[in-house]
Amino acid sequence: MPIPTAVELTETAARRARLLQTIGAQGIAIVPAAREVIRNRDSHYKFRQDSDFWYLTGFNEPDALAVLAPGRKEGAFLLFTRPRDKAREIWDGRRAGPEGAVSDYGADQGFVIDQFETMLPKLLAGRTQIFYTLGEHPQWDAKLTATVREIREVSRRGPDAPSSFVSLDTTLHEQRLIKTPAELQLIRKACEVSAAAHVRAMRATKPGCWEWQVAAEIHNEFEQNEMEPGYGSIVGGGDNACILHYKENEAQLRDGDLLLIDAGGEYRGYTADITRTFPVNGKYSGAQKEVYEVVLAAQKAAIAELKPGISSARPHEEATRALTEGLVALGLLKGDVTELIATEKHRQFYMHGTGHWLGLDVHDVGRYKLEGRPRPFQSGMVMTVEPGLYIAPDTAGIDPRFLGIGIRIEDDVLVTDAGPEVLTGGVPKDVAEVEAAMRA
Ligand SMILES: [Mn+2]
Repeated sequence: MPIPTAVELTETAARRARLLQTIGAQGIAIVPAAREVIRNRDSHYKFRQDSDFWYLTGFNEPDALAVLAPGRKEGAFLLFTRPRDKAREIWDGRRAGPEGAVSDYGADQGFVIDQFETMLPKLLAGRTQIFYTLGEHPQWDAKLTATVREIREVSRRGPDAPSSFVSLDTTLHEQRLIKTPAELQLIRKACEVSAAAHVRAMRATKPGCWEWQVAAEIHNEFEQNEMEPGYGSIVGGGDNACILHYKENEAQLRDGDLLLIDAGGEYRGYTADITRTFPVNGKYSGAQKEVYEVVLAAQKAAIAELKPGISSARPHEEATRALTEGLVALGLLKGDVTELIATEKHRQFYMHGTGHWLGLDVHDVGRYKLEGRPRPFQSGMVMTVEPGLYIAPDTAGIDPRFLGIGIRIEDDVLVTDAGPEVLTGGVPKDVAEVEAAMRA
C-alpha cells in the first residue's frame, strides 16, 4: 500500500480527532495492528491489516500499535512500529520505522514496538478508562492487564489505576458505522469493479466450464483494478447453491443448472459484497424463474426500507414476508403467512438474515440494536440486502421441479436522506436483463 497522500493524512487525522473526543481527557485508546499469519512452513498469508488500526492510521505494516492519549504535551498520537532493519528489508520489504511513522503517517511520536511495554505504565497513569477490546489480541491482553495490576498495587502511593477496559464497540465502531465522503469514494469503487466482475462472470459462464474458471474471471477483474477478494468467493452451481458458505468452487457447471456467485472485491480495505444467481445456459427454466422472481421481489421490497429513521429490522421483516408469501404461492408452504412466519416455517427455505453492515469488514462493525431495540437507519450507513431461497435437493413432499434450486440476490445499499442508493446496480438482476447480459 503506498504512503498516504496529504488528503488521506487529513482524513485519518480527522478520524483520530473524533475518537479522541469520544474517549475524553481521562481515556486512552490502544489499537494493535494485525500480525502476519503462517500459511505453511515459512510462507505467510498475504498480510491484511486490522480494520480498526487501518481506519485510524493508514499504516499497513504488521507488529505495530497505535495509541491515542489525549493531554500529552508531545501530542496524542503515538505509533509503535517495527524497527528499521537493513537485512530484513532486503528480504521482506520496506519498513517505515519510528521516523517514517512521524514523517509519512502523521504520528506525533514514533517508537519501536519493543518500547511499548516499558512506556505503558506512564501512558496509563491518571487514565480512568482504557479503550481497548480485550480478547482479540492475546499477546497484548496479557501485557495490558499485568500493567494495570501493577499500577493498582502501587496506586495507594501514586496515581489512580484505570478502573475499566472499554471495548471499541461503543466508540470507534459507532464511528466506523457512519461512512465519511472519503470512505464512500472507496466503497463506490469497490462496488463498481465488483459489479463489472459479476457481469464478466455472466459472460464467461457456459455449460461444461468449471466453477473455478468462473472464479478466476472475477478475481482477474479485481486484480486488474488493484483489488483482491474481500472474502472467500462463493461460486456454486446446481445443488452447491444450497450450501450457504460453499467455497470449494470445484464442480463442473451443467446445462440447465443455476450458478450462484457471492463475491466482492476490496479496494484500499473497503469491500463490496454482491450475489447474483443466473442460469448456466443463459436462460432461466420455468421453475427457476418462478423462484427467482419471488426472491427478486423480496429484495426490492427490502431495499425500499433503507431510509433514515426506519428501523433497521424492517428490511428483514419485509423480505421474510415477501418470501413466505411467495413460498405459499409456489405451493412450497401451506397455510397462513403470518402464522408460518410466527412458527418459523419459512426457515426451512430461508435460514439467514437479510443484511449486514458493510465497510472495512464484510460483516462490518456497528451495533444493530441500541438499548435492546433495533436501531433506526441513518444517512451514511451502508448495508447489504440479500434475501434468498434454498430448496435442498432432498426436500420431501414438494413439487420435484423445485428441488436443488438455490437463489440469493445481494446488493450493497447506501442510506441517504434522498432514500436508498444501490451502489452495486452495475450488475443486472431482472430476469430479462441477466439473460441479455449473458448473450452479450
Ligand atoms: Mn453479504
